[in-house]
Amino acid sequence: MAKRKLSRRQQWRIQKIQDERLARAQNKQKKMSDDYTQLDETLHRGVIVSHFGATLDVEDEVTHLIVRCAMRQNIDTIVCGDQIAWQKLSNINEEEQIQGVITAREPRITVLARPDFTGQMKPVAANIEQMLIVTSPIPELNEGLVDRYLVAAELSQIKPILVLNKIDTLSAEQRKVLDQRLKTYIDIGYPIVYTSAKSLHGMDTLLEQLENQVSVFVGQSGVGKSSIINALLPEAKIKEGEVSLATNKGTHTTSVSRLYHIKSQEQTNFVKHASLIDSPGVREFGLWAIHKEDVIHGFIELHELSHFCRFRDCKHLNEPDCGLLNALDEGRISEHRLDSYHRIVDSVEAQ
Ligand SMILES: Nc1nc2c(ncn2[C@@H]2O[C@H](COP(=O)(O)OP(=O)(O)OP(=O)(O)O)[C@@H](O)[C@H]2O)c(=O)[nH]1
Ligand SMILES: [Mg+2]
Ligand SMILES: [Zn+2]
Repeated sequence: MAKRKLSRRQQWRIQKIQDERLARAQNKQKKMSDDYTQLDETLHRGVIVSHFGATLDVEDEVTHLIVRCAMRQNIDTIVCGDQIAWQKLSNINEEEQIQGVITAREPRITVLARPDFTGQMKPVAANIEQMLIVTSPIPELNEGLVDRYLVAAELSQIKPILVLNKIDTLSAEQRKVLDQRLKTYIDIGYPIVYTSAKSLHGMDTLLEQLENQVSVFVGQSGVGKSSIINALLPEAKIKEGEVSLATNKGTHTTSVSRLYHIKSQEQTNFVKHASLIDSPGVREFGLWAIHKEDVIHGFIELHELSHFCRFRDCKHLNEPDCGLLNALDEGRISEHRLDSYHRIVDSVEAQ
């Protein structure tokens, strides 16, 4: 994980830009809420499907129609997946096409957060039950990133599921190598689904996993998150990005998270309902706001073994009778997972 140490001057400049941005957004919102004084009294419920600056798209719980809304100033943050209450405007704002105002947000059951460019943790999606960690041969599988997502999922009580996409591009030999690398996760007990958004291989298995759940798709840019959602839900018509030949990395097509629904579909008779959130790909995923002591809870197999350490404050580096080091010697845990653990502890310590 790349750590960015900003100089005081850089920090000051970033802060200044952010303050200005915030002031502008607040002015705009103030103007909006002045315009929006005439609210219909009926409270409607809905879920946030997308968020662009000061406006948000809400799916109404009863009509399932998308309503473009502004936000009351007293609500702190609203993200994809938030359950909210909204009220109709009696004077629809033609210019911005705002039809309603979000007046309350329900407490979140789970929240996935990640640091923004200044290192502040920002929520990115709410009320998620599952995290689909999408990987692919190109851009190449990155175990360190997978481990960080797993920590985020475990600590937020979101169920992780691994996906290896683009299996249509693999030769038998390449497949064997990747299977070997992913075996670590299978041994720990994480479910893994093999897919191709191109040939549609594995889509039925994936749908079974998604049934009746709210799932967020995460992973590097270009692994095929949007393509998988398009394959499951062709009417979503999400734009997909090319993977740059020069860097083998995605071109960051998806810039905002968005929630999609699969409803009872004839052709996939077992799926009754599923909510999918597409999220923008990341190059790195830092875990800055967690405590050093909590990191071990994100490595479920290591956590279990840590009960066998002789010292309660064992750092699992070179102590005698360390449950983790003993297991490593006996080949019961993977070396890269222990490395990942130490790397994350170091990075949160360095803050
Ligand atoms: N051969 C093959 N190509 C795929 C598959 N899935 C996605 N692709 C291609 O990979 C590229 C990136 O796909 P996207 O769906 O945009 O990737 P993403 O993960 O949504 O990327 P970001 O939105 O940038 O995070 C596109 O050119 C897709 O056509 C697959 O299963 N097989
Ligand atoms: Mg995308
Ligand atoms: Zn130990």
